[in-house]
Amino acid sequence: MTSDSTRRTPAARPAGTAATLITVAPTGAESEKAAVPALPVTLDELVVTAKECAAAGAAVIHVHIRDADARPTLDVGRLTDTVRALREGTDLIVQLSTGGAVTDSFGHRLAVLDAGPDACSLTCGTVNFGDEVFANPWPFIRELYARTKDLAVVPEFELFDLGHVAMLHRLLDDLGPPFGGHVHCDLVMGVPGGMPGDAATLVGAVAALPEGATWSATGIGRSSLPVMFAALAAGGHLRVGMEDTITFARGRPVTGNAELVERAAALAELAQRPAMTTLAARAMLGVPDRH
Ligand code: KMH
Ligand code: ZN
Repeated sequence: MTSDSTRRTPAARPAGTAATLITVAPTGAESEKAAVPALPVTLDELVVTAKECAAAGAAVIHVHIRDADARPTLDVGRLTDTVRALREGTDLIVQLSTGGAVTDSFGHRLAVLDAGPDACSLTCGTVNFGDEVFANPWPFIRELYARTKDLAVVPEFELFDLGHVAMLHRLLDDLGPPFGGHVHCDLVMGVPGGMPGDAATLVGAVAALPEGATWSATGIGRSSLPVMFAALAAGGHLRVGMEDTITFARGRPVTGNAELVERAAALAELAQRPAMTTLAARAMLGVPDRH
């Protein structure tokens, strides 16, 4: 039986491992603003989206930014301004993408950390990416990981394929635990060329993760919902957002990132693992409070 006293508001979200960490990835590097008008590409649009998503249950924001012409950029000045604005406007954990766009150089991707984020993505291997290749050779992965430790940035290990899980083990064996002391991974599923977005693949990948690691999962495009249900059933966390999905339902474009976070939070609530507070997320991920 449900009573009013057991209903939760975002302000009263529970802490602890029973809760669901929701990460929002609002922009990405692949969609064009002209084709997807709801995509947040300016700093103002990003901060508005971030506030809406925080209110809807997100605790982490995975950030790609655009230049004045709405093209993907890794300009460190713009990234620094973005980190500052998101910290001023929200209490979200700010995770900058070091993946960028497939055309970005390794040097520019390493320099992302100079913007001083709380966290960053760190992809653990090369993967076919539609018609392109998302390149992450071992020496680059190793250098990026060493830099996260030097600069006190918490990495999230992005795993697009089972081979990336093996690479993660190699990285941890070679250089030890990450800054913050905790390993958190994101299974990125359903990329054309990566692992498929289905329950059987998710269960197999999770079984191969390092002992004690936590994980979230995201399904690209039409694998979004199957991956979300599978992740909740298997005890994982969720990443959603317009980087990964621009269609809310068949034939119905996403109107904004907040509705994707709202749906994730509602499903997490149904699974009796409500959205995690940012405070609890910081504790779980080992991210210091830099406000
Ligand atoms: N845009 C993709 C090529 C990341 O953010 O670290 C890479 C990506 C992964 O989105
Ligand atoms: Zn990304």
